[in-house]
Amino acid sequence: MRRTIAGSNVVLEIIDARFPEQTRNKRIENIARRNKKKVIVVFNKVDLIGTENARKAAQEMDLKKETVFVSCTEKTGTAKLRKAIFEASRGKSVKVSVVGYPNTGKSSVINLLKGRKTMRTSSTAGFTKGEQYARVSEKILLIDTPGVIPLTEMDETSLALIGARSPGQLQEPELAAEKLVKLLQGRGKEEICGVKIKGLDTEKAMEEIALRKGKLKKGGLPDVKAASKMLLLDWQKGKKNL
Ligand SMILES: Nc1nc2c(ncn2[C@@H]2O[C@H](COP(=O)(O)OP(=O)(O)OP(=O)(O)O)[C@@H](O)[C@H]2O)c(=O)[nH]1
Ligand SMILES: [Mg+2]
Repeated sequence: MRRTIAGSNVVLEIIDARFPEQTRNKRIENIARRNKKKVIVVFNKVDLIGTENARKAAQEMDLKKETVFVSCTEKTGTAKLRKAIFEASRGKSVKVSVVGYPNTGKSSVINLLKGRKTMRTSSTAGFTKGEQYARVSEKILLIDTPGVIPLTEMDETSLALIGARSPGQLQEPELAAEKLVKLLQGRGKEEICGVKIKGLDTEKAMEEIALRKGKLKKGGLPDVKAASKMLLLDWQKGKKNL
């Protein structure tokens, strides 16, 4: 990571607009600062929370950095992002490293800038393995990188909620799913998969969801583990109506 940043001229830090604080990587920003590289912070997935909410969150963050708001699925913010890269490079030929947490949409942002799908993307965290190059114009070379999580490890439940660890990689998906239900209850969501969750104990809620989704063990008992993985996957994929 250090070498990639040092070898590039501009750094695009991709963060998930739904969790800007949690998916911001201060270590990357520090490396960039020490190497005197300009950082552009890209709030991606704004389609999932709305650009205005993302802007508000950015103001509260005290970023003191160039920020751009994009959605790769709705293809918005591309012109502003191109302009920011152009200004950061002062029109010279540049290498731009695209860095950030797993699953924030680094490869998707490259495809957005490129205008077509050159990088493979996936809802599985840790999908991009090595560095990959994509030329988007005569002057701009983008470097896709594998997602990195800072060494000050977050617990797996938190990583699951921000999408940095896939459901299949979790030791206890049930804990993460319950935390997600709690989070959604706190945000005033009334039902999940047709199950009324308002005021419901989270463990009970997950059992009901398993039953509703037909996730059953032998003997007809709810398969909460399977239902938890399913719910987390939909959440990580950014499904709007859970
Ligand atoms: N709703 C929404 N989903 C997005 C957006 N950008 C990316 N995604 C989804 O987020 C997931 C991760 O996208 P990637 O581009 O593979 O993310 P990455 O940062 O390259 O991931 P790694 O290579 O695993 O670190 C995929 O399921 C994408 O479809 C966006 O703007 N909006
Ligand atoms: Mg990738």
